[in-house]
Amino acid sequence: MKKVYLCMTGDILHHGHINIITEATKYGEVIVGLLTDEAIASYKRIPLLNFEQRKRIVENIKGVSRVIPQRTLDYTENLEKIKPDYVIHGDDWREGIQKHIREKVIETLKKWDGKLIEVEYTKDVSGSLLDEKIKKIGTTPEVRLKQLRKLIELKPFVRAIEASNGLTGLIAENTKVVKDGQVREFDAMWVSSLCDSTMKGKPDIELVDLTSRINTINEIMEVTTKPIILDGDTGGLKEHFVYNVRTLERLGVSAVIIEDKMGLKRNSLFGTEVVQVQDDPQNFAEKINAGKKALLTKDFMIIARIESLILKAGIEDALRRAITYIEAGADGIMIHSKEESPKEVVEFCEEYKKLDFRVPLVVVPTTYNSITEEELSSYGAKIIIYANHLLRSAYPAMKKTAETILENGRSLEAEKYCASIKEILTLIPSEGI
Ligand code: SPV
Ligand code: MG
Repeated sequence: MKKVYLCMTGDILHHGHINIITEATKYGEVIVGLLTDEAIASYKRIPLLNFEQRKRIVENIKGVSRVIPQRTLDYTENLEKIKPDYVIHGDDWREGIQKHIREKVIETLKKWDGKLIEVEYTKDVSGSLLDEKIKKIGTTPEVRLKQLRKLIELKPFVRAIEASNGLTGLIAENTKVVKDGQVREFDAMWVSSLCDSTMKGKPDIELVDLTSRINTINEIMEVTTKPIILDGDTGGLKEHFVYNVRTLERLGVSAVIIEDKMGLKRNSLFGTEVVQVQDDPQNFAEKINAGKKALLTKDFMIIARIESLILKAGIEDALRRAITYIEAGADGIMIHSKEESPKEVVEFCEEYKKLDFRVPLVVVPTTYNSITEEELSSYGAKIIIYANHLLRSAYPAMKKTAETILENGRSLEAEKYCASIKEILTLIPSEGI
């Protein structure tokens, strides 16, 4: 019997999939290459069902003879193994980001005279259309909370960007580019104390209190589905922190990052220009530990941020603290630096790699911005945060517009710096009218 190969995610099934499988059965035995969780996470959201659950479903679809894992979007590995007579796919992949995958399939099949069968794409339904619909329905606190740990597990690294209100939340949620044939987007949002404070015209000194920070978080949550990492400053008093982590956990925040400083907290990027005091490591470890004990779920993450490099206390000190905080139960370590060169962060990463017991490593390449994500990831960084770039790019643009209006006594000249009225009116569509 001839062999027919097709690739699926099997996460959200629709009649288009059944059409393809039914068509495939006309050509021979149907073997499904089911994308692994990692392969799905590499190009779109993490799957709702895990590989085993999806496998069970697809195995039970009439006409499917066998289900095997497909570990990459590229079919080559499985095709070489199975040498199918046919590969079947909808004709929608001739253009767009799957085009190069299709070309490689055709090339590979040629080696044993295999053929590609393309069936007419089922109109009005597609995985991405259904994904959009699901996104519109929104998410629940529990589902959102769990996402960060899943992303850490499934992706080489998690890419987060600052979100400080609904609008920047939407940018973090929806911005996509296609690069090297793959869709690139942000995985998570960072609710920065610097940006949240600055947006309110306040200094970044823990003056904007948690009630206000929660308002910001809620505003972001209203219009997004991606996981949230909160910049929790110093975490405050241990006695308060134990309550606050539970509030955040209940809201569906995925992680809080607290920094090992005490007293009046100043922004790290001031470095040693201002007085900043690092907490005693044992004290800070106790705060982490108390927070961990207060949590109700295993999903919420308390990440310890080490300020040793900021305060010129050295890599040794940073490493010792990392060990202490991990022993206290920290779910992640953030190493911060305000050097222009990535050298000290890279050195820390390399030493950190040698520790027996590690947790995911977080970096914030604001000042050392020449290093790429791929490089940071190769040194072991698991979460990479772009901490303030939306605010920093919006501010000069807004200021320029205000100055241009003043200079000209009218707004005509400022128009070139502005989005059109039409663009703004349609940026956020209203439902149901
Ligand atoms: C923030 O974004 O508020 C941070 C990161 O804490 S940094 O500003 O670099 O200290
Ligand atoms: Mg901060």
